[in-house]
Amino acid sequence: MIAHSYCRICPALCGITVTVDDATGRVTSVDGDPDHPLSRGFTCSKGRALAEDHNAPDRLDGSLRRAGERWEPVSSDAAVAEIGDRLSEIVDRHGPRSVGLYVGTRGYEVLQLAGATAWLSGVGSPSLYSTYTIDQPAKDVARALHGSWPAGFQEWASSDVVMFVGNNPVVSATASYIGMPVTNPRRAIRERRRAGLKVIVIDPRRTETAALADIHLQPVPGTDGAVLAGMVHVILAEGLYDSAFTERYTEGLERLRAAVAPFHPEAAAARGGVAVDQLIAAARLFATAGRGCAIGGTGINMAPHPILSEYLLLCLNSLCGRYMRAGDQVANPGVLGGGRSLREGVRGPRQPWGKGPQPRVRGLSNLYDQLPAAALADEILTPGDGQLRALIVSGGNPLVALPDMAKSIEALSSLELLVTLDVRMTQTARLSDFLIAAPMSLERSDVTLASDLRFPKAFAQYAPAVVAPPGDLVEEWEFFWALARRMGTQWDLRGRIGMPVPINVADTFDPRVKPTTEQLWEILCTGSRIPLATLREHPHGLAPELPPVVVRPDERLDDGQRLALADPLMIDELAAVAAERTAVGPAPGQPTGRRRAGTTPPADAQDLPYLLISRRLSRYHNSWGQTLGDYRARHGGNPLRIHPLDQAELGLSDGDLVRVVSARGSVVAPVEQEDALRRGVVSMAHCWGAADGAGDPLVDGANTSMLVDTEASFSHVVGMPRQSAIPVRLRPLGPPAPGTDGNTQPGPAARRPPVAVTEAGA
Ligand SMILES: Nc1nc2c(c(=O)[nH]1)N[C@H]1C(S)=C(S)[C@@H](COP(=O)(O)OP(=O)(O)OC[C@H]3O[C@@H](n4cnc5c(=O)[nH]c(N)nc54)[C@H](O)[C@@H]3O)O[C@H]1N2
Ligand SMILES: Nc1nc2c(c(=O)[nH]1)N[C@H]1C(S)=C(S)[C@@H](COP(=O)(O)OP(=O)(O)OC[C@H]3O[C@@H](n4cnc5c(=O)[nH]c(N)nc54)[C@H](O)[C@@H]3O)O[C@H]1N2
Ligand code: SF4
Ligand SMILES: [Mo]
Repeated sequence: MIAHSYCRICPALCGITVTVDDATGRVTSVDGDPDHPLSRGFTCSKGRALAEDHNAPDRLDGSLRRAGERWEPVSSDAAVAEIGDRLSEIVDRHGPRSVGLYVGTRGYEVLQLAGATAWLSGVGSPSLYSTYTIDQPAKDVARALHGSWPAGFQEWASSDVVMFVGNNPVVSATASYIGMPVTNPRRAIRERRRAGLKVIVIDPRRTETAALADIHLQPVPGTDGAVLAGMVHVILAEGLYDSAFTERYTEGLERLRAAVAPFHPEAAAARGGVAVDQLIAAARLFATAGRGCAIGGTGINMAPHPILSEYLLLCLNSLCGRYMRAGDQVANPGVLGGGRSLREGVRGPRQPWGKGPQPRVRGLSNLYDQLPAAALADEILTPGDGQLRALIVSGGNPLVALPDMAKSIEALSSLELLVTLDVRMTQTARLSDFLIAAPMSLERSDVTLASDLRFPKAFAQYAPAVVAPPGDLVEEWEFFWALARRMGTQWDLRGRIGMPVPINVADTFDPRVKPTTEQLWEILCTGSRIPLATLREHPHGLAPELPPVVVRPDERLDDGQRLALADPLMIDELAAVAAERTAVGPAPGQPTGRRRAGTTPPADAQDLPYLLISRRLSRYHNSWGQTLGDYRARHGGNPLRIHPLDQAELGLSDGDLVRVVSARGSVVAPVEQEDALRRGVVSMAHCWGAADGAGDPLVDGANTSMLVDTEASFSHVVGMPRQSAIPVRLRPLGPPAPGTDGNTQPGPAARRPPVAVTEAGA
């Protein structure tokens, strides 16, 4: 049998053709769907591995319950009953806040998120944690300080210039929020470049995206604040900004000008370790090219000063008036939601934090309805009122994803109750009391509700379940529905958290009667421009011809709303950056060891001379793919990438092991040379590693979060710690000994506090 669906591993949602063996009912292969209107046959290696994923030996065919040091099978009904009773008892003893929810990337799918948050609101707990606060939270914080423009940035389709700072959309399939097609982004960039688009990339690595750029600045990691302030300086000094826009819609221009005064191009370029003429050229190109915008990604969010970097990007866009204006057209009017209506104008600064229940550590704040993921472990470990004692993990792997894994091991191990909903035995699952087996993507239906406004044109798809689940599996929403029934709490689908789509739940919906998945889709698609029934008739998805949305003029009398170019907190942070004395590494391709005059190395620079940066691997998606045997054999693991000259300086060959040591911890990884890196910079992906924080570096990979300190330096509001631009030193360990894992550092046993993380034999 052949069926059509879409891949849900990453936000690109490529159309796929699934071949199912009629005799066994198993998926035998997955390919790109040539008739899919957006992806047109494209998939990446991850999507094509969905057959192996669904048939993998480590996937679950039923739920498990911990019995001492063993797992025993448990029916989902029995699991819900026991978990519900234990949670009710914990709420009775300690109050609702003691029970929490962590939503991971796969928990953000529409029904998963709706079901889980409906349960948490019913319990009345504020303990909602997710990847939102550990991914790019600085975007929303900066937007809140700066103010926003609800009609959005100038869109990809009509842009003359786009600047990517610390993101790599060719690999990560992000950037859909400016209308960039993210199915086959390389093709999308090439096509637009042929039509004249200019691309600027700021990234310490010559990324797959940078390879397509007109200008690539390759700065020292963590110096984006200075580099971007230098660009603002050039644009203001040369009068390249849109003064009609800034006069009408912004305030604080002169204060911004004063704040960037120390960042004259020579100073900014020196700080960033980039060529001054390139910095000036990038600023001029960005400001004078015409339409387009600058956007940032995880690179600047994980590095120091994340809010400042995002704020300066907003300032660059606002100075150049890079917003959708009256008469501009947005190609995608929306298909499934209520549709889009856009009007030019400003939504002034506000403060979506500091109200309601707050984190109890480090003076951090909530952000919208969520508590900071960087404080999750602390909320478990810190005694007193409000201590978190039970956690449900939905579609995430927080043990390896959250910063400071040693602390996470200790925290998750000390919970009274940890429940993980997943499709396989993950690192987090290993520490859990219950592992609830959920169906995999091809075993349940889905609708593109959450991406409705992110497609580059009007498009929607309904994907039916293609194969039957292999055992007693329970969809996430069903689990949470049943849990609410058992606990006697509400299951409020209108939920309280920012669902990606407004949820229209009719008053006639009775949450006490269990709906079916298909009924839930009907409810969520109520009011759609194209009815769900029509989508069901279009297996490749439907791209209806709908008129574009035309942005309406701002007819309000001046309402006083202004974009803030000089928020006091940001101006202070800029002054702090100006006063910082960072060591500047060598220019790309230059030998290490030479330091520019006028910069004093920080105290630890001799000790920790390299900077470890974050990255994404094209073959893996966070922790997805690591346990797939054949796939791993084809695509390798998570080596530490290093510049060939640095590799030679350390006397290392590809495949040799190194111990990577930060001020917080250490990991062992094989090295692999990559000349795309700036010298002095090493790079490795996140979410790898064994559950005990050690494991075999060649099998489990190393987890960079062992190197992250949540307390040493962190941002305002949600406390983003330094997860990129981490100072490290590298200690060569030689080639892995045959038959051993080469690791000298034993890890803590599961469910026990971790042993001290020290550098063995240092
Ligand atoms: N040092 C460092 N740390 C980082 C980052 C970094 O750049 N550097 N990046 C951060 C970012 S941006 C993120 S988003 C996080 C990722 O953090 P997480 O979202 O916590 O990690 P994932 O590996 O994406 O977890 C997805 C989980 O969902 C499971 N899963 C897959 N399909 C299904 C399903 O259908 N149902 C259910 N219930 N589960 C399913 C997978 O097996 C996996 O365990 O990591 C963060 N951590
Ligand atoms: N293939 C694949 N796709 C993914 C994922 C995956 O794991 N694999 N993860 C998904 C997730 S959860 C997310 S959040 C998105 C993230 O999407 P992106 O934000 O695009 O993430 P990356 O591809 O890691 O790109 C981050 C870039 O920042 C650079 N960088 C690191 N430190 C600095 C710095 O200090 N300054 C500057 N300017 N740049 C720096 C890195 O070199 C890297 O190229 O990707 C998603 N898509
Ligand atoms: S780019 Fe790859 S992982 Fe992402 S949706 Fe397409 S096939 Fe799946
Ligand atoms: Mo993410």
